[in-house]
Amino acid sequence: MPNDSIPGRLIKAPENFLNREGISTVIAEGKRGRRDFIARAFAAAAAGMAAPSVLAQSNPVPTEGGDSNILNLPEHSKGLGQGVAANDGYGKPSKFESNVQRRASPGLTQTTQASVSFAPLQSLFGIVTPSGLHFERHHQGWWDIDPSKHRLMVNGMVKAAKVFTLDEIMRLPAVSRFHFIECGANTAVEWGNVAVPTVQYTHGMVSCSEFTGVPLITVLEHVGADLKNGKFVLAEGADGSSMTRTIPMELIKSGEVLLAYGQNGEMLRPEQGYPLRLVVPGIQGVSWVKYLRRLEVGDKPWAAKDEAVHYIDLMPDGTHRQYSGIQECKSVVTTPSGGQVLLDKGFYNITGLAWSGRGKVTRVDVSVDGGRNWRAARLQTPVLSKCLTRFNIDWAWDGKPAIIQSRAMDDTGFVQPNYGQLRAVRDTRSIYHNNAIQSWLVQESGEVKNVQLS
Ligand SMILES: Nc1nc2c(c(=O)[nH]1)N[C@H]1C(S)=C(S)[C@@H](COP(=O)(O)O)O[C@H]1N2
Ligand SMILES: [Mo]
Repeated sequence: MPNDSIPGRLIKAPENFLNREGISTVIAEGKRGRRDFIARAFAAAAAGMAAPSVLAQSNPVPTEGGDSNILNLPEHSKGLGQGVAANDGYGKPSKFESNVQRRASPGLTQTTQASVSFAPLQSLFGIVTPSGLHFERHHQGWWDIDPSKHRLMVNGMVKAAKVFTLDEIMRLPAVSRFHFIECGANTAVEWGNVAVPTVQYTHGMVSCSEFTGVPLITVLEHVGADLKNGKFVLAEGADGSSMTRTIPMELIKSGEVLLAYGQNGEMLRPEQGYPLRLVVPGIQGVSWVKYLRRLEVGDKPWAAKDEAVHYIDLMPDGTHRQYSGIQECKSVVTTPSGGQVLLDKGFYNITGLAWSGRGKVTRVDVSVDGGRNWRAARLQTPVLSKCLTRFNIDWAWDGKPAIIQSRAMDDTGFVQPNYGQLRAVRDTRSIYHNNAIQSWLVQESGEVKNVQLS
């Protein structure tokens, strides 16, 4: 157990250090109290006596029970580092993180222009998805549109139809809010019990950003939209996919729907709809129209192609459910998850993400025995409405097979269903809105596998 061995190591290493000249002085000083030592260390550093020089004078020998690497002085402790990263342009992650990438699914048909890439949830911390790792869904490819040429028209049931430039939109009062976006088809292959290997492919069509933009209601008021008889707004994208979606006026009146140009402190990424996209918190990704070029105020839903043929749910009684836009409460454990390997028994921090299109996550329970027993996980702050919430829970693995699951609840009282409960309502042939409890089997070898429990 790592729990037992770590203290042993820590105790043995300093004993060896005591015999080495130079370091013994540091430890002797340390005995006067930690605050005093830190103050002296700062004073030494200020006088040009950086800590590494103390190590450099010593004669490293392997330590008993410790990791001798700590005594091998690496190049980067002796030489001069690189100038500024800015010399290479926009900052990039460490080269040691090069496997942390968005990936296209081996299970989905890919053409060059109609495609999906999944976010590497297993490698992310906290709740924000780095912009370069945000999932992508393009019905007809992505574009990098010149913002000075982009226009937004607002027409329909308005007093004065108007065409806005991006500059005009960016002059309006703005807000910044954290929200998740999830494609309605996230976790779709699991309906068929296909069991793709990793959480990147089971749940990687969800991402979370801080979006900046203008509440859509501000712009509608500006053009004198008929907010009494106008019940819906049609949003249209400028790409070749003819993406048009009906947005209920009630949502817009709540002030939550944004005309967004900012994402995580900078302009939207081209693949996320630069220079302008709709943000519709809690609603499936397809309604977050990218490259937004037109908004039309109307009094009934449009039943556009992506509302009449696609993005409908086939129900067990043979009917089609339309406009089922809300992403219900859902969660997934991201570590340990499919494809990962536990190297030893002992302590692990089980962690994952929970979200609800209806509001805040209030509780996440975690099971390590396939749903027989549940324990409440710690919710990491901030816990925001219609936003990813990070959860953590302690686990000591005994080396025996375990099935890890998470079950989220939101502030409407909704409890995330298991596959048995979801299939009873939705049958087995659905595509969209799979929010069932995910199960990861930890095998005796430590290898983690995607399994489905009913
Ligand atoms: N103009 C336009 N908007 C679009 C799409 C598109 O293909 N074109 N795809 C939609 C779908 S199905 C989803 S899930 C989200 C994906 O957003 P993302 O690529 O920023 O993750 O954008 C939506 N908005
Ligand atoms: Mo989507």
